[in-house]
Amino acid sequence: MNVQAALREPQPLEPPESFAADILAGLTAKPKQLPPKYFYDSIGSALFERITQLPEYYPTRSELSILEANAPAIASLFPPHCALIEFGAGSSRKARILLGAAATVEVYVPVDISGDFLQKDAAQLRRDFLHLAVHPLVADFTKAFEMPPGIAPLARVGFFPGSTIGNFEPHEAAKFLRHAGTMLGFGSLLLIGVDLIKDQKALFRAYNDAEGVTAQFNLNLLARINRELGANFNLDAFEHHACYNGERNRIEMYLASTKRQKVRINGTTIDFRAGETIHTENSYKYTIESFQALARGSGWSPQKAWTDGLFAVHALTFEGASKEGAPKDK
Ligand code: AVJ
Repeated sequence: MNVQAALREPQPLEPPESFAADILAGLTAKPKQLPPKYFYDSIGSALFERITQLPEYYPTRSELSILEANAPAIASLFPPHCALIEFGAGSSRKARILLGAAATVEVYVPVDISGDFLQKDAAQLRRDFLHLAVHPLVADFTKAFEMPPGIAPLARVGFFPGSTIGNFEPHEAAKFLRHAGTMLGFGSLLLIGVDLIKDQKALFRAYNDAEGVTAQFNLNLLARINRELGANFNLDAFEHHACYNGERNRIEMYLASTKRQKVRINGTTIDFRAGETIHTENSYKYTIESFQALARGSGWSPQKAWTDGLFAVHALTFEGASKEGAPKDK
């Protein structure tokens, strides 16, 4: 069997890890906090999809239009015979723009913690790009994962759209960039979407939409804990809060308890004071220059940045470490 055929074989999907442990750790921490990666169960992913269509939420529209307007220039940076590896691929909508413009991509590897969209999407991609091998991986892309063996002879291009990097603390973002460099190898290209610092009112509105979809998205985290861990969160007794922290250049999202209350999760009781919050997300914003400085500090050399004034797509090449030194990379 050749490489392409081998990659077309269905791959076993591994189950995601310790949701329960992470939730309990976050709710017993002081102050309470929960990891934003758990927003994206199937209901959360559908709510996020609705967020991307809200008039107030510009990042997705901006990034798509930047990718579309600059696809040939972006594709010209792709090496011959390469694999496109997408970190946290929800839907392949953005990757499709690159795949349509870059004829040198032989294998597409979407990596996501949630397998919900991955398989269906992969099947459709194979129909739409007949010469493309699609190899979805269910994995936490912040940790080392096994690359599909078939891509060993190919150059690697990383794709990390959506400003998901904004969810990380800056030192974690730097660590992730180094990790991505190790996974992709020396000389590899990374395309990364990063939301820009801008007018605070526009930022505020993007996370406090009039329809309340962002509030539903935030509250779905508690609904998910109820569904999956048999907890008894009363969704009417928590409310969505989002504000822009201008000192730290980040949107902060919280769920605030409207009253003093107790919640049971798996035999553990969690107490809430009236007004007590669970910190559910940070969404860091960068200037083009502040992001390039972060990237440089992690071994990446900025090649180019495209922007519409609201959002930026950066092209970086890795100069920090050799591919041979990569752990788990055989
Ligand atoms: C997908 C993490 C980039 O921070 O803007 C949207 C998630 N949260 N509305 C963001 C989100 C609330 C989004 N990211």
